[in-house]
Amino acid sequence: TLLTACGGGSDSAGGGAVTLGFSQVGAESGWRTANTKSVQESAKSAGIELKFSDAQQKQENQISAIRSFIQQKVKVIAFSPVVESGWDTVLKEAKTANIPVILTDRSVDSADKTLYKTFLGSDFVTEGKKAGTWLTKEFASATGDVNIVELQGTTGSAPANDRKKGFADAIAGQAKFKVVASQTGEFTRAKGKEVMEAFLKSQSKIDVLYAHNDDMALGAIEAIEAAGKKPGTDIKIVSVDAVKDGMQALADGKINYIVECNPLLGPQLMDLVKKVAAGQEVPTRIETEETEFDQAKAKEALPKRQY
Ligand code: GZL
Repeated sequence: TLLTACGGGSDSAGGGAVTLGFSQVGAESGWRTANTKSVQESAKSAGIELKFSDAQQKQENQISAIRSFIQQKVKVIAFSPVVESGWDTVLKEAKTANIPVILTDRSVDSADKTLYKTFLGSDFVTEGKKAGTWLTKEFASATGDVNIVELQGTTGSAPANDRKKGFADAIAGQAKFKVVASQTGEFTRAKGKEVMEAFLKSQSKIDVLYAHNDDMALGAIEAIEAAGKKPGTDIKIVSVDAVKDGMQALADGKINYIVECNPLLGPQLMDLVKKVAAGQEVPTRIETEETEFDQAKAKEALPKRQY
């Protein structure tokens, strides 16, 4: 776990700087890199002293980082939970220490909603629905089976669970759409490539890849090309995130559609931190603005893309 401090300045009461302990999932994808940059830059410009921890995608590292923040008596704790379950004990410790907690990006399945002040992030079920809805339109005229393989995100994470559910809901009731294989690619390029290689060996016909993030789609593209097939043509690809490399592949016709998931949560997070630090009430859920891209829209958006 990497604990670093950055930022500084005075809080709204004019006392010392508000200290924020932030536990980040890791550095597994382009999305995560952009999210980390947004949090760190926003803390600096908001004059908030940031203690930042990278958990390398391990829940035990996030739990120990949160315990360390409690010991350091930070003013506010924020984190993106790598998986949905297993947080109640440490969140109760934060509550006992009177340190408010903000969830960003991913959520937890705790029944006790008093364990955190708010959730700031995307609706992943909607993201999955958008991907599935595009697919049903793209293959509306298909008469035979449409064989789909799915690269899931990190097992047990909110985005993996919810993107899978939203997609399944969107294609439900249309028997021609068949998910013939579905496995985690851990949100990384390397694992996405490895699992796609296995899918290509085990499946006689693959029409579509649904990847829960661009990094896995980009890894899968390498596997598809190595198998002598054309990504975006022989195998259609729909993905989520809309990071620069994914958008470039979309502009190049190797990916066919991307549902955006906005990583730039920093500014809204720092506003929430200041409000919560000052004891102000905040909404229990704040969803981020995000859109979806086809090839034309990606070409237009690419030059000014921040991430
Ligand atoms: C989604 C975020 C996911 C991204 C992946 O909000 O948690 O984790 O979609 C990232 O790229 O690894």
